[in-house]
Amino acid sequence: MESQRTSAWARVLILAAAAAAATQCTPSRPASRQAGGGAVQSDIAVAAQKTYVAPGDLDQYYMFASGGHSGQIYVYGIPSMRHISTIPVFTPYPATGYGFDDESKKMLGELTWGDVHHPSLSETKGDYDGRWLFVNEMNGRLARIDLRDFKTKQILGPVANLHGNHASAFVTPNTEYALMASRFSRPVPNRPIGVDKYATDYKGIVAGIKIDPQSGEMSLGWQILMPPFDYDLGDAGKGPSEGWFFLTSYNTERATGKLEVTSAQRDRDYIAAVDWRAVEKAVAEGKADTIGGVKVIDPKKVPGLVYLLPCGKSPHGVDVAPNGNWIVGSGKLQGVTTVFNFEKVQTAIKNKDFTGDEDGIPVLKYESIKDAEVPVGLGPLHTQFGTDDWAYTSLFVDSAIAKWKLGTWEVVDKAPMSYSIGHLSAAEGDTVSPDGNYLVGLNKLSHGRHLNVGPSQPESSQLVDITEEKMKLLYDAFTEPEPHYAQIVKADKIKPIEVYPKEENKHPLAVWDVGQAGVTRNGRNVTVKMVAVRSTLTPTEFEVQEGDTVTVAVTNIEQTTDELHGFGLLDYNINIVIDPGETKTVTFTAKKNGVYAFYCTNFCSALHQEMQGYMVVK
Ligand code: K7E
Ligand code: CUA
Repeated sequence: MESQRTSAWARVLILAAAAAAATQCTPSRPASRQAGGGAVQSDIAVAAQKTYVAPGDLDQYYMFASGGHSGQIYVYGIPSMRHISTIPVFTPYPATGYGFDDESKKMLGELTWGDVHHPSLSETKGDYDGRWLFVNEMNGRLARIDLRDFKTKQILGPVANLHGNHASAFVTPNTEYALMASRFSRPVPNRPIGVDKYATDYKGIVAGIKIDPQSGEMSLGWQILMPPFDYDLGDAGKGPSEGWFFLTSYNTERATGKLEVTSAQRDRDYIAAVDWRAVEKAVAEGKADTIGGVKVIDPKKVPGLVYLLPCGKSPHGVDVAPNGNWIVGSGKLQGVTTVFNFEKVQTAIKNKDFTGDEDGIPVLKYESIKDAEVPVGLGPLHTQFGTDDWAYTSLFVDSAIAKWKLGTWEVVDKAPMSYSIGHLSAAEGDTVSPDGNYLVGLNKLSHGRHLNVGPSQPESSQLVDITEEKMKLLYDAFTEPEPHYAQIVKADKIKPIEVYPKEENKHPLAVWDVGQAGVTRNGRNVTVKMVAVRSTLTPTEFEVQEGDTVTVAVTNIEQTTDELHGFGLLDYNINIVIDPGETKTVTFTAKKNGVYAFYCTNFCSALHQEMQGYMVVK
């Protein structure tokens, strides 16, 4: 293995050197840029060596990246930045048959798109535990992906009362709750009140979605009625701040119309600090009203649950440092990021160190709770953490990443991004114990850094080496629309299965023996129990009557890794994919008499092409 690698290395280095020579005379290549005096462009050979994962070798980390309005989650290997897999969540995906079989179709409901922003890995004691991945979606929904099989198992919502679920999922350190909040305030309960009444009659909502510790099952926990601000991002407290949620908000002007002007008036907006343990208790004591089937707490009636931390100006990200005492709020229209001190927040609450209130929610005195304003650069959005108290903040306007130190607040380095970074993700960089090593800038633009593919250019995501004092750009990858947040987890924390064990298959229509496959009729309902195994779909033909409701239940009886089969039925918009040991059903109406072929859509053996049959509709 070692010698194989060395020779592979030699080849890479030669190629890298050739590439370096070639690119020097390629005019379209953007010039390497410098910022803050730091040399950022890596030596190409060194970068190639750091990102090269030899054939057969495995990446060190998984990165789960938001697919934005594609509604998916994309899985990458780090450091290779190879796209390994796509997990369909809110959008049908024929490649895995998602959204075509009865179960996933029902889970998706009427909405066949979603706008995914923030994946959130389940945590135990503030560290990723590799069990589930929660992802938010703007249509008021939250999904749970089981990392045992990388499949979406539950979609909760659209949740009543809240509208435009952006500040989500952000689980608590022991995955008791996932966060949801409304970006768009509206009347609660929803009813037709004109926008002219926005400031008084519209409400924001912050919600805690309860998560079952054993099954991961999500349920409506409770909601809090908030002033009509736009709730933007969130994070759960940890360590000393465990039991609290923090959420940024903009448009505390309560403006409508052209928000780019009307909502940027105030010098400071707010971070809402929510004592969720106290909310839990208040709900248990019956202090909530039920609106739209959800327990809703009004902080005006129940004080002591929510406080507002002033934060300049139109803050976007809020990120709790690994020690849990520092809360970093990034004012996207500023040149600084603000660090609040949780201990000071507690003291200010105790001393009633307030400067006013918003709809009965106390506003804490800025000077009493802030530890620092760190001059990171223009347009700070999000902060991630590394080892040794290093913090990394994305700068949208500067199109760069700033590296700074928690505690001394010193900005030590800046790395330019190509171009206009949004989120960034460091290895385990939002947990209690960040891993350091790598960071990925999730950029919004990429113009000219890849072969032209027409007007719509893929976003660039850039891998940055953070092992040394100066950050070094290692690699550009081009990611599907649209990467918002991503999380990077150590590969050995995830333990996916390779087949569904036969003894776990409790599906009522499962058949494990070709002898038991066949067709049964009950009135106008026809059930076809089908077995898929190399290289036959049994029964190979079946007959139904026009107008019958037909359910085909396919069991893939393979117990061999990677032996998937598909069931595609032509002219019926049906394609399901069945993993080894799995049973899936698809139900449809036999529309028009005639003969229709079905076949295995997943290449499975040398005789894959022979894996076919006919449905005859009489
Ligand atoms: Cu793109 Cu988290 Cu939706 Cu910031 S958000 S960039
Ligand atoms: Cu089974 Cu192809």
